[in-house]
Amino acid sequence: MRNRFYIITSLALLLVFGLSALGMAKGEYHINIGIGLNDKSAQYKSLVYFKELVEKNSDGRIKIDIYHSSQLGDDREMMEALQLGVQEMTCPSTAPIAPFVNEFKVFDLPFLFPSNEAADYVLDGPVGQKLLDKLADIGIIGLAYWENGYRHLTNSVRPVQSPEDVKGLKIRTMENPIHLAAWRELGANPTPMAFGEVFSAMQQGVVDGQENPWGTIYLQNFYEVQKYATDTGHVYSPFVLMISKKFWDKLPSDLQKVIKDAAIKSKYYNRKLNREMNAEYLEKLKTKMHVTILTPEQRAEFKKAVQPVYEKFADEIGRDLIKEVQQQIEEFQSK
Ligand code: TF8
Repeated sequence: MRNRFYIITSLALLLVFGLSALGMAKGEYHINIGIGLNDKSAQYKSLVYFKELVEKNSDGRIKIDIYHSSQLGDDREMMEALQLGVQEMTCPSTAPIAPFVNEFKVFDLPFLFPSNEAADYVLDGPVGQKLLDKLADIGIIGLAYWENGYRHLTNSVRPVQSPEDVKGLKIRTMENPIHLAAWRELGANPTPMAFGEVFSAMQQGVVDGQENPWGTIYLQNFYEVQKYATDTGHVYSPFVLMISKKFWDKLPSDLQKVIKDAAIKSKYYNRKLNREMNAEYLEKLKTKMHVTILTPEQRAEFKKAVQPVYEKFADEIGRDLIKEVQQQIEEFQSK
């Protein structure tokens, strides 16, 4: 009887130690990060940098795995997984965040940010922080703004130099009402779609075109199914590096700090790398596609054509919020 007791106890102990040893090898805390872009993107490379920082500075207590190319789902699905606590991290554009937290729509207003640096100033300032904090209401912690970048139009039908040329083009947009409205103002026929479906939709002719930063157009091989590109730069897309609140609340505060610090440090890394890559891939695309570079006057025509979107969405977004962002931009420009 007693022997049996000892055997059972030692087996149980063995099991417990065995499991915790296994746990140590895997790290005490495990983070799965999912993104929609592939492993050549600046976003993926920045996540590798983030992973190295976190694993090192947590002395191996946190272990991170990164899944690219929508392996864990599209932006919306991954945000839902963060809310449920079944996935720890993701990094969507702000456009697909807007259906969850309305205020994020402010960043979708076309031609809002005059430069990367103006965007940095606003995003890293009080308004940017206020919006990140709002994510807590939907069970997500916003860690930092990374960068997707200025978006440019591509299509398979004709060169685009003026809003007139956009008329009738079927354009895939992100799942966001302001993007849809802006393309309607230009006379296009916009269709919202998750990123993972865009390549085949263009290949099969379901849509004529899409819009994304240069790095994405090149590295996702969009040029294989798109002949024409125009540097419209019609909207600046921030990324938000985010983590499940359910997971976050379980972390001891020293590890929360490790993650927060790494998110900020890799934000600077990401912005720099992304800007270098976008410039580099624009040059590469010029050898693969017919690229139209707009004059400032030509770009102004696009800006003018989409202006009605500001008034149409002012109440929905909040007039005060729009004003606050515009004031911050002016503050930056007067420095
Ligand atoms: C888009 C966005 C995407 C990102 C990414 C898939 O066009 O620009 O690149 O949101 O997470 O959907």
